[in-house]
Amino acid sequence: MNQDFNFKDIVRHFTFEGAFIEANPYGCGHINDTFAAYFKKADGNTHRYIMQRINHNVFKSPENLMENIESVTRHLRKKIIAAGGNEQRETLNLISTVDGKSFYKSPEGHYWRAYIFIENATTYQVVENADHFYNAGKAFGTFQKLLSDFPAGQLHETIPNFHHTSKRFEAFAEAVDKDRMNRAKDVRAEIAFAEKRAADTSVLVDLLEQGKLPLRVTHNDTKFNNIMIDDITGEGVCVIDLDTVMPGLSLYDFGDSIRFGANPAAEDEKDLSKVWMELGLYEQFTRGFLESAGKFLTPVELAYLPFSAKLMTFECGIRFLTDYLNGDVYFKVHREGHNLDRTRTQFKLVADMEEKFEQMKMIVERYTSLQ
Ligand code: ADP
Ligand code: GN1
Ligand code: MG
Repeated sequence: MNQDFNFKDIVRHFTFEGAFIEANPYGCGHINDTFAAYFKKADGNTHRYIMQRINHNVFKSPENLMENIESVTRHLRKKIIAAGGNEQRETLNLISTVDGKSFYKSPEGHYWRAYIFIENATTYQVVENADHFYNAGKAFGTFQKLLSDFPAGQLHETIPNFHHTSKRFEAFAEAVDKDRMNRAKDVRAEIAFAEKRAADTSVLVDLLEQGKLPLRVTHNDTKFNNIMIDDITGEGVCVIDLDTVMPGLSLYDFGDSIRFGANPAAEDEKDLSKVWMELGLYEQFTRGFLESAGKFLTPVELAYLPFSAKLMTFECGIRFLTDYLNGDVYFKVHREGHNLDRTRTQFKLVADMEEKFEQMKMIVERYTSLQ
């Protein structure tokens, strides 16, 4: 990461406890710059905070984004306290700046925020234990439930049309047309794969427009590394990465979780023989999600759960491919062809889901009937 700033100049603007020691890059997010910042307390013990530099190429209004996070975490905190939970651990807690704000804007125009570090919990890049994925399903369903009475009109749309899959497809088609980097010739098979499935992209947006699917407050980025798994209990202790909490479809959260977590391999695995949609993992997530969200989901939402898994995977695949064609300007990349490798895993998963679609439907039906 290009570290064009001095950490000491940043940390003094926050109300951290203790004396700053150092900060190191942390985690595997594709968007923000994340650091663990270490401090020595008066009692001599060291503790750490999460610090993030918000990607303002992706989030055009960090001010609005931070307003969302403040109000969403305030709402969650109240509910967690009312339920007798631990509000320091079960939701993100912003550390305020010395002038009482939720973020600090540096003279260079960078936006910084800090959170309590949730200790004794882990984020995983692949699901290592099926129970964790069941617990993630429960936690993401609960997250939607806790936000079901949040006044959605108060939320800013931090990225307009984030899951408007047909607009994502238009952006992809434009990237193919423009072919800025002259890369299209190398990815004809991937382009053809995407074009063949163009009709899928309007299914959920049409149902939403026709009023057949309810708009809810959703997370919109429910990959498994956006949930902290408790090291002792294995529970999904805290849903993190709240930058995209916006009005959306419950199906986006279910589908995106399956996209990432039901694949036994990494999102950027180069060896595609290791990539498939593992029905056992799909089943565990579905069971957990329906245990916490099954009661409030409508019959149309329930019916489209399997399709949403395929659609969110396809959408992510075309987003990676679009970025590859545009010259890797959106997602962080760590090697040549990284976005293309990511595209290929997503498309392999889509093809596998198409083959397993009937089984996916049966699993949803089984756990729906148990509610
Ligand atoms: P990005 O938007 O770039 O994905 P995230 O907000 O997901 O950034 O943070 C990146 C990683 O940092 C997470 O996957 C997680 O491992 C870690 N992380 C973020 N917030 C916390 C926190 N409050 N406590 C502990 N770890 C965290
Ligand atoms: C990004 O921020 P992160 O790494 O959790 C992206 C998601 C994609 C995901 C693919 C704001 O998520 O939409 O599904 O990468 N977030 C944004 O791994 O674009
Ligand atoms: Mg993340």
